[in-house]
Amino acid sequence: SCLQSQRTKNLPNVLDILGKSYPSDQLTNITPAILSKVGRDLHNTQGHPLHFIFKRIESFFHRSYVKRGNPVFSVYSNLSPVVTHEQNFDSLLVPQNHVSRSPSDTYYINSTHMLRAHTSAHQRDLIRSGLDAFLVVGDVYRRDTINSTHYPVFHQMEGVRLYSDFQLFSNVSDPSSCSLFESGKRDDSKQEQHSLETSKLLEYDLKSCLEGLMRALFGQNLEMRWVDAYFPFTHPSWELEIFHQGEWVEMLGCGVMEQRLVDSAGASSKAGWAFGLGLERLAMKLFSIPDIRLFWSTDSGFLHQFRDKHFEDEISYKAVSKYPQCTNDISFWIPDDYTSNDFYDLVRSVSGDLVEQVDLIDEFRHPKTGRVSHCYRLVYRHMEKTLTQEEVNMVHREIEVSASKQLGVEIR
Ligand code: FA5
Ligand code: MG
Repeated sequence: SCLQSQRTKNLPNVLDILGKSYPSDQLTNITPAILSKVGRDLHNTQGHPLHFIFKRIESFFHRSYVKRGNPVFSVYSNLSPVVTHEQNFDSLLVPQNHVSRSPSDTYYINSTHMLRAHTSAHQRDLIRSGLDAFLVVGDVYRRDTINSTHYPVFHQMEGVRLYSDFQLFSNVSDPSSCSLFESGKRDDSKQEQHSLETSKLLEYDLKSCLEGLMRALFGQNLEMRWVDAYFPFTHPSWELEIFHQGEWVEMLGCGVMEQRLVDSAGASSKAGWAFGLGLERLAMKLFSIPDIRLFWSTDSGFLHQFRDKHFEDEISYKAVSKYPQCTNDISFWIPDDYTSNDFYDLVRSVSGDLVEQVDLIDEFRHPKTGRVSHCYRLVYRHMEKTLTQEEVNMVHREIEVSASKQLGVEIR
């Protein structure tokens, strides 16, 4: 269409993504803005809230599921978001005419490759590689509007666990009376290949795992509810909603894995469950982050609040103003009894909330005199308006004057 050629006009004939080249064609609808997000790797970035969430969940799984001293779940957080249409859709039994395949919903690189729309795209291949229990964390891409809760890139964590009949029925009083498979009928509570015990035990195991995870994250008194759902790759399927700050929020989708999928991955003697949860949804609720765009912010007012924190620390986000930052440096010779905290306190008292952040960016000892000089970077920002350079200079000057008066420093 006309729109299509318009869109691809600014793109080269070959797209370079994460070190590989992909020829563009009539299906290409990925934009330079989206391409610029690929490889940002927020979930693997120290000090990023999505990394905290990832680590908290990983820690829950490592604490709760240990076998002979080793974690049961293997964790994958570096799988490329570039996948084939086959991986993202066909391997998961998504019908040819399913809406999610539409170019209006999906970022296509070309007629064979796309940016994954969910971490489920890796299920089949990881099972095929021999794994029985794994977590996948990664960025996923969907064409969507941009507002406070929607962004065309977000992050998911996938979880999969497979059981042999020996493993699934290990706690049953008479395991020999149970078998994973039977040829029966598909109904609301099970697939045709599964026995009712298989389906019910997997459902129980899946739901207790995820309820345990949510309580570990949000506290023991968390209100939750299970809602029936549909996915082409699980049956039965559910969504888990949590009640938080006065509203019900969907956190994840999950279900008993379609046996056809498990069989196609070469694990036909096993049955299992899978889930996929949204990391931004969790992080926004957990840290009170008001806008999904903030995750992509390079604004230090946002990231600073998570820096130097341990992932198990209590963190509550303080709103960052939408108005631009303005930075100004200050350098001075320090007296002997000086500590940086004195200066931080002084800045706070002189500038009120106008200074969002102070960092010691340089320390210098004069080779002859032995005197020490500190340089600090001050980040200014007003919560309600754009500061002019003139206003910033005035406050900055006041800080310089007070610092020399009260701390005995000598401005350079
Ligand atoms: C899926 O993506 C399935 N792959 C989940 C799944 C995995 C089901 C394994 C069964 C087995 P869904 O599109 O509902 O499902 O997304 C899953 C979660 O991702 C949602 O519950 C939500 O937490 C998050 N999510 C979905 N869309 C967005 C969005 N636009 N912005 C932020 N988070 C989103
Ligand atoms: Mg959903």
